[in-house]
Amino acid sequence: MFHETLDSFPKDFLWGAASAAYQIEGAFDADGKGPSIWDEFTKIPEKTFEGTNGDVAIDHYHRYKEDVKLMAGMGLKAYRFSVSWSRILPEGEGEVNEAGLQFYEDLVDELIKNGVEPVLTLYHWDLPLALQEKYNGWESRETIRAFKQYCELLFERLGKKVTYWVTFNEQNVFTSMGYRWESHPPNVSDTKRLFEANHIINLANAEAINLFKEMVPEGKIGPSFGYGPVYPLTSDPSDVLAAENAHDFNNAWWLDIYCKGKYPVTTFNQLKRMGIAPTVLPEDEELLKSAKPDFLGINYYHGGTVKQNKLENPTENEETNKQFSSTDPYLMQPKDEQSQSPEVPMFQSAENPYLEKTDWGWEIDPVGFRVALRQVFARYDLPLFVTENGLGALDELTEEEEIHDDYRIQYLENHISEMKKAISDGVDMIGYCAWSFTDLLSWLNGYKKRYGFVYVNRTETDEKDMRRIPKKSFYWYKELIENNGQNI
Ligand code: BGP
Repeated sequence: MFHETLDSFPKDFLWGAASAAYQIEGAFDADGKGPSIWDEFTKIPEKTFEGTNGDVAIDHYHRYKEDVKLMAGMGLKAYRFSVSWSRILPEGEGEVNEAGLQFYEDLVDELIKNGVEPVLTLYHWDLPLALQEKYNGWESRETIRAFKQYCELLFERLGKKVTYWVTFNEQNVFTSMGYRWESHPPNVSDTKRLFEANHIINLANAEAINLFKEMVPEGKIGPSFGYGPVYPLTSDPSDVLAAENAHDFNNAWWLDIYCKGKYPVTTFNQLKRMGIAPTVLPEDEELLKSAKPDFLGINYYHGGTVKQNKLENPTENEETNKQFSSTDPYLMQPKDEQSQSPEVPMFQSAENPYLEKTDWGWEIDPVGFRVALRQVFARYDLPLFVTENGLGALDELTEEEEIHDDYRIQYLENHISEMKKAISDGVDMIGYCAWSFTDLLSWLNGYKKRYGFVYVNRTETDEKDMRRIPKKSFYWYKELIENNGQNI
């Protein structure tokens, strides 16, 4: 590119790793915890790989000290984890379960004692089941009230100990999967309900940020968004326009709300024509505009490629169309039946001929990471914190008790190198959390799809001893942290 030498990583750069409560804690009903929507959803036949669920997960609830010790041994600077709402408020609101609060305070204390900066996510998808049953979850404004009580409890208890807070994890992903593709709870396929629920979550996000500013003025808060740059398949202006539409629909639809307090007008008008735009009350606009995040969390796995809508290009092969209108959480497109209307020729997914894929079919695109960071920083002018990035792969434990995950090292190295270039380009970055610290439960893909620096000895069907074994990538990341990425 145009610079010859790269800037160093900032000296206090937060090299971290991430997790989420349901994927690691287990102890699903221990010490007064109430059920979440995931406790129920994973029990529906055929919903998850081999029927896996987080009842036991990797038992982090009982082994957190051992896990934090490993983090300290690695020299990890930051650890992102999420709080399980129903561990603290078993009914989602009302009576508080002190044992739940104590668990997170103990975890935070343990991290701080070991020199690891806690990064706390308030909502990583496990809504208390009671709120789903009582109010229809995020489809009701009652849930905002409950969320505020939950946030207040955590701000009060941990506001002095935790600096970095994430409001919602990948709102784009959990709403689409939950209200459109029926592959997350609440297991619905209805785009009208999707956009209504999504709007309510936007309000909850804004309320949480405003409350935080009052209660934790020294802290930093922001949402973590699953961002993917959108490429046009060709330089045909119609494909370029389709990419604009896809960007608006998949990225700006959330990021504009977070940062500007308003929906992108093009997508809003399109949804209005389709009869599925959210109901926005006058007071909502005021609230959304008032809440300003301090940073943006970016989860990056891959972006997407699009071309003009098939209605404008009727010679296209139907099969190809079907294949790419799949349930990819990072690139959703209007449903087929809805796109039959010629007024909404938004875009259509296409295969990118330049990119390789992981064993699970996710594109591997490190340059896209630099593109993503630059796009978001240029558009919203907020510091960025990469709160997830990593490779899901099939790891093998050798007879010598080793895991030679060179492919993961390669993946991370390539991405971190592009992030360093983005920093040299001028992007303001707080830190980078790889997904994930230990192996953990993949929401839909069981324990086979491993992401961790630390291997956990269990399978879908056999909990074994769940012992922790650092992989080769663990030692690689340790060294990278030690020299602050200067060899990248
Ligand atoms: C993100 C989620 C994480 C994690 C990751 C990997 O969308 O925020 O919780 O699961 O994706 O996803 P998967 O386990 O499906 O490979």
